[in-house]
Amino acid sequence: MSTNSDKRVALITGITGQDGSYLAEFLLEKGYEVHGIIRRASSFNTARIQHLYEDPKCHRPGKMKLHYGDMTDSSSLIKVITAVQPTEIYNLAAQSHVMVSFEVSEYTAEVDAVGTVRLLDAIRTCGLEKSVKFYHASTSELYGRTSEVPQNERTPFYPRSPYGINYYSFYISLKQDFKHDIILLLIACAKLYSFWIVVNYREAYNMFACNGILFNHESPRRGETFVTRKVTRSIAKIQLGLQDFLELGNLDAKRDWGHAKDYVEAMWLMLQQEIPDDYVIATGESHSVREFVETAFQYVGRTIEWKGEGVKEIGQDAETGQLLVKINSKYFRPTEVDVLLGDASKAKEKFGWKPTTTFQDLVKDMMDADLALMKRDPTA
Ligand code: NAP
Ligand code: F7E
Repeated sequence: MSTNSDKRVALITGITGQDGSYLAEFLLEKGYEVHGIIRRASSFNTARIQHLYEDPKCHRPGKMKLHYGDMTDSSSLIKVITAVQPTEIYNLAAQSHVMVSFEVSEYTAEVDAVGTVRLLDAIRTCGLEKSVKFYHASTSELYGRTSEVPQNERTPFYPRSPYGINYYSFYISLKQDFKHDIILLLIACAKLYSFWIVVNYREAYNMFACNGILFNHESPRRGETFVTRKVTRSIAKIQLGLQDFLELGNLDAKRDWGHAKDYVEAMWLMLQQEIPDDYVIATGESHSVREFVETAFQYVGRTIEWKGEGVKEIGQDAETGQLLVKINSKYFRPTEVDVLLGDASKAKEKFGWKPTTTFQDLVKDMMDADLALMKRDPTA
């Protein structure tokens, strides 16, 4: 017989995003009651979770429920937590685009840094700090300019973007007793702030709060302006004669790319442990943007030949000479993270997590999905 204490109720911020949609699916399959916070938007923003309403396996009445709220609005967070009484909270909401964070740096800090402390405080206001388990979506972006390769939980942080950095907003949002330490540190950032505020609430209030330091993870549901999805969408369009070539920025940045489906399982596993802790989640393999482009074109039977240098570099079809890739300097970032490569051995040792999708399989999954999408809807 199930009792109240067996009840598994998850609240997901950012449920409409890539990870939120996979996590909702995963938790529904596990029998959770799933609640998500969505923002009011002038057009539909629930496309990634639409199928969860339609799939009879996942959806029984009342199993998934969406609530309006925003990470910039404490009162909405308190209202939702009070109504839902979650046993687990997954904080995935963020302005998550690094390039965009240079344009909207203050807003990025407001959502990604202050938003996290708003949510943690909302949990305390609702008196759930001793019972709720809290996952926070931290990021490999924190390692930024580090010279240590690979990066693990002990690697020092050195963020390189306002998604990473926003000194002023970070400073003014701090509680008084933190300010002294922070002045000494002389470095701050939105996701770095949220990493440390999660650690602090764990230590100060004995909360079950974890940071998942996730390296890049992709999927057919990845936002269209992140580099992997931009590449697979563009190649699908080029193959169907809907686009001539693809424009990119830095081809030599290297990322440790995994599949989002594997990574949401790690989020859940972190909250099933006896003791809360922070974990790196990564594949342990790093590839350049250039390699991703080559592998994706290879999948549709085309070999790329590179010619020229810097902004003049181009990628041509080795057989036909057709121009397929051009560099556009508008995609270069003011500061770049050159190489990310994660070491997830702590997660493997503590709860047996390891990735199941290879780099080749990830490219295949994304290419297949975008080829099918563009055939179905060439205007997508
Ligand atoms: P995503 O696709 O960009 O999704 C972000 C989600 O946050 C969306 O649901 C978005 O809602 C929501 N959101 C944005 N601003 C909000 C606000 N002010 N209030 C409430 N919700 C808001 O990101 P993702 O790839 O799924 O990543 C999930 C989390 O993991 C993010 O925190 C990201 O920073 C972090 N992360 C991602 C990666 C990665 O490689 N994917 C790696 C490390 C960490 P809308 O749909 O309405 O825009
Ligand atoms: O860029 C280079 C770009 O935007 C990857 C977020 O989920 O992962 C993500 O951040 C690399 C960079 O992801 C283009 O300069 C070249 O070096 O796909 P991205 P990201 O910046 O690594 C981390 C872990 C997060 O936490 C973030 O939330 O690709 N690049 N040309 C390009 N990038 C983009 N977007 N567009 C280009 O045209």
